[in-house]
Amino acid sequence: EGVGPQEYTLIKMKLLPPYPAKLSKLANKPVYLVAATLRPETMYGQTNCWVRPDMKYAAVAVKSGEIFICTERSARNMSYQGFTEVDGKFEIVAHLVGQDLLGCALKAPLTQYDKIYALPMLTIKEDKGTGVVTSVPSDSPDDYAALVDLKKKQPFREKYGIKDEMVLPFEPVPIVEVPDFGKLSAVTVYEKLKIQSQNDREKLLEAKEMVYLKGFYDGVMIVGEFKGKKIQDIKKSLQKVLIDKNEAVIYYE
Ligand code: A2H
Repeated sequence: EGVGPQEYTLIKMKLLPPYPAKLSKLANKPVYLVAATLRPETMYGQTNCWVRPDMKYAAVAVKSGEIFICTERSARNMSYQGFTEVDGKFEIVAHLVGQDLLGCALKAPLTQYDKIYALPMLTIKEDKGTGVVTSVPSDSPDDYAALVDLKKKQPFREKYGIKDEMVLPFEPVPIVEVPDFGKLSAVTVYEKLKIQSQNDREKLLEAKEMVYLKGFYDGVMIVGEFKGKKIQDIKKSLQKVLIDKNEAVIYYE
């Protein structure tokens, strides 16, 4: 990581009713799981959302009257970035753990899937972003590995109460073409490096390095409003499209 703050796009993934028990008093309010991403242009390929079952999350009231679900650490950062009424102050309306959110249905921007689900990822870090990660298995090796783990291990789904229909119908969507890696970069690299699971940390780090920079410099959009354009030329414009539709916000840490 370089000097100075990192800019993330927070993707607002709208929680669909019925809300989990711990959020039942928020039934008439708009609640979002907010996922920090460096790749807003890949949101066409979202297949699910990741939360870590054992990690603590907070439901936080923000200025707009909306509720954001994220880590308390990220809520504190947000409170210094104009997200809340009073600078440095934030109101927690409910405390949760990831397990409480598993299996929740969400409406996410740009994806072709009407409804996607919150699923378990065990490698989410507490000290990065919001602790909520949006899953784009076509272009993120970590996301693809975690999705394959759930698809091929029925006991893993069962352990977390994940129903088959929350996982099995969701496939990586071709959205970006990268020379040498094709239209599903993450799948190509996962297979090339013979990655076995989301816990294959060294190989996943290598996979991430292989696809990330190349995707940015040589990737071309093959879907959506910026189809045919290079990623580096449209990343900012796509971020703006999401922000203008109130489907994303900028967040720094
Ligand atoms: B990225 P950096 Cl398609 N723990 O978004 C683990 N991973 C986290 C996280 C956390 N607490 N918070 C965010 N992330 C992920 C999309 C994506 C991402 C694609 C390809 C690569 C990629 C879809 N997932 O990231 O350490 C989020 O996943 C690889 C760099 O700040 C976020 O962007 O560089 C990225 O890691 C931020 O990681």
